[in-house]
Amino acid sequence: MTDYETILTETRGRVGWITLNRPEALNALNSQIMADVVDAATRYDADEGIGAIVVTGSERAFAAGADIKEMEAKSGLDMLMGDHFGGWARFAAVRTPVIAAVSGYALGGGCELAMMCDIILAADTAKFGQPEINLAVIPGMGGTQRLVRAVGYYKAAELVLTGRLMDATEAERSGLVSRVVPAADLLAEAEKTAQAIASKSLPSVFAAKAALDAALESSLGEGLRFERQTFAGLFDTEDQKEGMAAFREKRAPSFINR
Ligand code: CO8
Repeated sequence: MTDYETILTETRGRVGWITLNRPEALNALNSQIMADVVDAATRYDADEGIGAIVVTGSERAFAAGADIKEMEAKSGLDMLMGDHFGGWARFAAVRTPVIAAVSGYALGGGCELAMMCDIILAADTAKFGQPEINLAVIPGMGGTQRLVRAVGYYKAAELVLTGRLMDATEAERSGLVSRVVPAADLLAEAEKTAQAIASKSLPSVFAAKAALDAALESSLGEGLRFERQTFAGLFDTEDQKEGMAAFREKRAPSFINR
């Protein structure tokens, strides 16, 4: 893969890793890191050899938010016209499941980036929050929308309006994180989870992610119709025949991703 300025990338088996790497700024999300993450994620997404993506940061910070120093002098028009949000929308639209492995701070845009992923694994050191209100702004990468869906209105409103941070235990109890693990085990757990997903048939994994997305974006009726159509469509794949034959023959399936 390409050499990037602000992230490290590595492919391990069928898993693509993206490690945010701006230690001097606690991985604050500037335009360059957005461009790098989006480029890496879309390349992984286009690669049939990749079945899952992991995004992680450092021990101290997943990401401490959008880069305040980069944004400080901008006008409202600059923010709208500078495509500061468009890249993240492209990241959220990748078809491949993305696991956020969060250690330390996931604040503001960092929490929002984690919420664009499909699974959030948190180290017991993780701290989540939307502290933008302390800067006299509000979340701008989905925080008011995705946090409400993740934890419900009242918890989200308290966090967004006060800027209070929550620890990993509270985040798990609230439904924001999939699972909390000891900090020392975070990357191994992310690897295991990603490899498990990447071992499945890719068309069914893409279909499952699309159907889960539909649950957040459509009415129950529309979502159920989408699920039924997508479910039926998978019966035209060779992998579905292989998966079901393998079950009947009491052996492990061998998927060809078609
Ligand atoms: N932006 C820029 N630099 C940052 C950021 C940030 N978000 N966070 C930390 N840094 C820098 C610090 O300035 C410091 O740099 P330097 O050494 O040059 O002074 C370095 O990282 C280390 O940080 P601290 O010394 O502050 O470390 P502490 O351990 O004392 O504190 C905290 C850690 C609590 C995480 C603290 O750094 C902090 O409060 N950071 C800001 C958190 C925050 O407010 N985040 C929200 C930002 S706004 C946002 O995310 C909006 C999203 C929508 C944008 C959509 C368009 C892009």
